[in-house]
Amino acid sequence: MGYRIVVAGATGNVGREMLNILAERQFPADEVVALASRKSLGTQVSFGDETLKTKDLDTFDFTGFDIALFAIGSDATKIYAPKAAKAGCVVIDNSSLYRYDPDVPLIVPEVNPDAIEGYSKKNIIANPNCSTAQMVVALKPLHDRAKIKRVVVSTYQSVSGAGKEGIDELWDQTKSIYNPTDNKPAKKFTKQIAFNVIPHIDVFMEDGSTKEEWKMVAETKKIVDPKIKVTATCVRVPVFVGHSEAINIETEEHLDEDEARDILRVSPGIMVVDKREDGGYVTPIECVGDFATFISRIRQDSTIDNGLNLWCVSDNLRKGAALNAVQIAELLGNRILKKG
Ligand code: 2RA
Repeated sequence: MGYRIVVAGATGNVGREMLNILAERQFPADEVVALASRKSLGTQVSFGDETLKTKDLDTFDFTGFDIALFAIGSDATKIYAPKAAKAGCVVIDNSSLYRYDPDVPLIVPEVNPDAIEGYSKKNIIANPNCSTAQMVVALKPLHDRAKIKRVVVSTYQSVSGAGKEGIDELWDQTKSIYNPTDNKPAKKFTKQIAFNVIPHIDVFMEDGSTKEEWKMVAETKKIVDPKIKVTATCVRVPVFVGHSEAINIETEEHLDEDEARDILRVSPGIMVVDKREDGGYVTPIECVGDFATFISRIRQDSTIDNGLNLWCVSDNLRKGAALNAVQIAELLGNRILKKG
């Protein structure tokens, strides 16, 4: 007997990927229901070889369903996650609403699977921010070996992180650049994104950092180790899908680049592509549709005693969101619910 699964937000980029990945990984489901807002009611979405017609999130009864994958944003999650949880359906939420709640586990299965034990406090499990997920997959094996003290990360985040509007804006602006009469001013982003980069994602905080940067700090501490110091600069770049990160790590114990490369090669969720030659590294367009977190450019940082630099690339709609959520569902099934 398999699980009865709900995907809420099934018509969005992440919701569609959740359905794709449930099918690709042959998640043991007896039933999969796609939910959307009333304006998208009846929209047909793919689930493997099947086509599902979306049902109304607002009136849906979660009773009798085992797991609900949520990709509906914080405002809607605030309304529907408690309703689903109360009906006995475990919610795996991709929004930021519950990530910092001490009673809600924030999980990257390759990093902190044991945190799943805490799901029953609210019957809700939080999925991390996309830029955090790929980074902690890389940090965890190095932290286990040499104890990371400090991380300095610069991100190069694709426009799909900002949803369909972000993708459309890059596409329309890029086309209009060659047609001066068809000017497409910035709407979703604060400045032109075509042929440009924008050092601003989410809102500005009191200390001058952005909330996206704050998320990477807070979530790394919750998922890996609260003692790790993290500083981040999050930048939007004219790439459709695939987040890239330049990560600098300082460790307690010395860890040379060769040993780091060997450790990463055998670590879960990681694909090392690291040759000091033309093309010996991964770029975002090569990661699209893949499950892996790719690591390249592994090298010593000789400016400090125990420093390493890495280049980290992953599909932000997959490991950064939908894949991690489905992996949490698999972990929940295997460790806790044990059906299927
Ligand atoms: C972004 N991480 O890239 C944020 C939300 N997905 O826009």
